[in-house]
Parts: sequence; structure tokens; C-alpha cells
Amino acid sequence: MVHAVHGVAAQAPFRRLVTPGGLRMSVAMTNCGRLGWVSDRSGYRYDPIDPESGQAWPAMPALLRDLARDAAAAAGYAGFAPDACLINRYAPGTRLSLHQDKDEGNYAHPIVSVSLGVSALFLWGGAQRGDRARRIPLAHGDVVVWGGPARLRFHGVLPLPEASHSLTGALRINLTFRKAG
Ligand code: MD3
Ligand code: FE
Repeated sequence: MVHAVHGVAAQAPFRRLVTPGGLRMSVAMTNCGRLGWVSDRSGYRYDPIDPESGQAWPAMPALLRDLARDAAAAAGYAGFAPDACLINRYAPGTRLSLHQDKDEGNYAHPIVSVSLGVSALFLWGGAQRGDRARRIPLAHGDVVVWGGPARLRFHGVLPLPEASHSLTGALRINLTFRKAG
């Protein structure tokens, strides 16, 4: 999977996007699949075109697509066919503030996440931004299917610690598979 991520990034390099509020995100992102998640001054959206290259996003490697499909099926979501894979890259100190994933067309579809490399502490909140969040470690190889009532809960990632993993060095990579369109 790490090799597949490198292949995607060779065609669509990791970049730090700007939020609608004008702040640069600390997480670096890229995408594969028919649709990619992008943010700029005009908002958040799924776009079939990589704004950096003006080209379609790289195809979703079958290895990644099949893993997401099988994980979803094992959690009770048979037939999950993701059309978007957002790939987040964390360097030491990188964090992702508390948010909901609300840019997809149909919240009945789950999101499948795969964590690679350095472990991070995931923040698992509630339905309301102010709800107390649990801290859950996400380690290399962890696969989680977020569906049903979990789908719209607030979540985030604490700053990545300085650590090293044999496959990614100081980095953490997180893939999220979505049915966005
Ligand atoms: C719970 N990514 O890409 S993965 C994201 O580690 C995102 O990069 C984090 O939040 C990361 O939007 C967390 C776990 C995750 C992903 C999506 C979810 C948990 C989720 C969507 C809904 C609920
Ligand atoms: Fe999220």
C-alpha cells in the first residue's frame, strides 16, 4: 500500500491546501480515484480534476480499492464502491482539527480509513463540536469503517509525535475511501 501511495504521489504530488478562511492546512493531501477532495478560497468540494495539474486524478489502484471494498463488506456494507480516495500525509507536529466529513453526497455510505506509518492519536468526538472527545491510537495497518451513526461524528488528529517507522520514516499516511459522487 505504501508503494501504491508513492505511485499516486508521483502523478499528483502531496500539497497543503488552503481553507476557505485562507489558512494553509498543516496536513499535505493528494487523491486518487474519479473524484478528489479539494479546498480553496471558494470552499470545499470533490473535483474530477486535480487543480494543480489540470488533469484527472490518478486511477485508484486495485489493491487499495479492493481492500476498502473488503473492509466495508466485513463491517456490513456489502457493495461499497469508492470513487474517491483522499490521502493525508502527516509530518511531525502536523494535526487535523476537529471536523465533520459532510462534502459527500450520501451519508448512508461508510468511509473506510487505513493508517500507515507513524502512529497518531485520533480524536473521536460526538455529534456536537463541544462533545468530549476520546483519544484513540491509530497505528500502522489499522483499518476502520465509519458508518451509521458514527458517520457524522466530529473527529480530528492530535499533532504527530516525532517517531520513525521502517516504511515511512517520520511520516504518517492516512487513506480515506469514500463514495463522494
Ligand atoms: C469518522 N482523516 O480525511 S481517519 C479525513 O487520520 C480525516 O487523516 C483523519 O478525518 C486522518 O477526513 C482520520 C479516520 C476517520 C476518517 C473519516 C471519518 C474517521 C471518520 C469520517 C466520519 C467519521
Ligand atoms: Fe474527516
